[in-house]
Amino acid sequence: MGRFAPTRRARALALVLVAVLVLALALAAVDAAEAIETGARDDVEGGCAARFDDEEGNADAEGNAEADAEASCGCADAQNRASALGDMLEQDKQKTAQQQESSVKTTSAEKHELDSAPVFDELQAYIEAGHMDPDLVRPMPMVFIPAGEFTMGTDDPQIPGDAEGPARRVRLSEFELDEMEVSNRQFAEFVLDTKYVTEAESFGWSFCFLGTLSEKLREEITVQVQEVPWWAPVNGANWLHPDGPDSDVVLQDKLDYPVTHVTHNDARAYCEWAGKRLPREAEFERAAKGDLEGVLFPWGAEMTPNGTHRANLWQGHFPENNTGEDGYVWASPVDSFGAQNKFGLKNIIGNVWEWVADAWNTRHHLTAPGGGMLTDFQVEIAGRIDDPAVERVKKGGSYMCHISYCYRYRVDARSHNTADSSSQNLGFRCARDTDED
Ligand SMILES: [Ca+2]
Ligand SMILES: [Ca+2]
Repeated sequence: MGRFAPTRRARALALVLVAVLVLALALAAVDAAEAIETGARDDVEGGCAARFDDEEGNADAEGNAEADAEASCGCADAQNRASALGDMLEQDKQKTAQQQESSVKTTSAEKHELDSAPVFDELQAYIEAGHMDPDLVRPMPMVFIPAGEFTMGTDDPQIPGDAEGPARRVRLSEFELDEMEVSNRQFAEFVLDTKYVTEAESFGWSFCFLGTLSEKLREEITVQVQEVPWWAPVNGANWLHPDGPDSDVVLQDKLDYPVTHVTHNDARAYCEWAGKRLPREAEFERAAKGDLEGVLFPWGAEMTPNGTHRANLWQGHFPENNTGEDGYVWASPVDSFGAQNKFGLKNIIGNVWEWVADAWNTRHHLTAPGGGMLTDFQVEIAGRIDDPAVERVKKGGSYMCHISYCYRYRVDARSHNTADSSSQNLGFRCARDTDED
């Protein structure tokens, strides 16, 4: 599996550092909002996190039930962390950036080709110590998506800058899609079989949300992300240690949570190992929509039908107050929330963002050449699916998405990251062609 050179990260680092210096100087003399305008904006990181869309302006709408949520979800510690984060951010309130992309990539600079596979070694040690049973594998069930046509995108975009529209008719061949996000347990099986080293391990760090970090780690943070200061690059964060080096998916019983801190390249490597591939954007959207037309969510038009949460998102006031009203403050197990639509897909919306194969494209073809419906092949060409030089699409939103700044947990929504990006709220699932194809 080829990997991309770290030039984008290195360049972005330089831009970020320059931007931070400029910002610091500017803050001393002028209004901070004007200063932020001078920041570099070549790259986007974090999707929800890095994009700051406040178009709805109703962040307080769900800011209640904190005490109830704490009692029901047992997440007091996580909530305390989030509260501490709120205090920390109070002095750094956002003044700008609505509908703007933030700059950010990286802190350290280079990716290292590791001679060893330290995470593989850690897994072996856990097995020897009896913390993990390598024979306990949980095969991924796949759902069948029949061939057919559907309306991709929408003529009523909520975030037009993401090119959610226009609506266009697309015909897809049949395919199969993982019922759930790929879990840490499944990714561990892959690493144990191949000694695969993820890019986050090679870089030595990955992006974490400050509120998830221990107090000790928070105190060590010296670099935050411009405009979205709740994100920070954390040394030692990777899929086995998603909340930084003092966290652990094995010891903390999170093997059946979605794997995170995986880049687009890592996701493709896993799918290839599993005899699958990443879904195309059109396939993901078709699967998420089921046979429903003109609705916002896989289950229909209402966010919480009959008051029931159908997905793991953010309730409260972002970023300082996460009530966990849906039962989870951070990520949830891959089988949580039950089927979200007729295909039986779980967490196709919410929990963690999911990479899809396509290159990021904001100019959609409305019809096939000569008129008529686009086919999956034509969609693929339109999306330049094999172009490694541009950013990759991610779909579905995450547990960090709140309507006030990241209304991207709709079936038409989309976002993007560079292929070597990894973060705490970004994972994937795989697709497969059927035998008939
Ligand atoms: Ca939640
Ligand atoms: Ca998801």
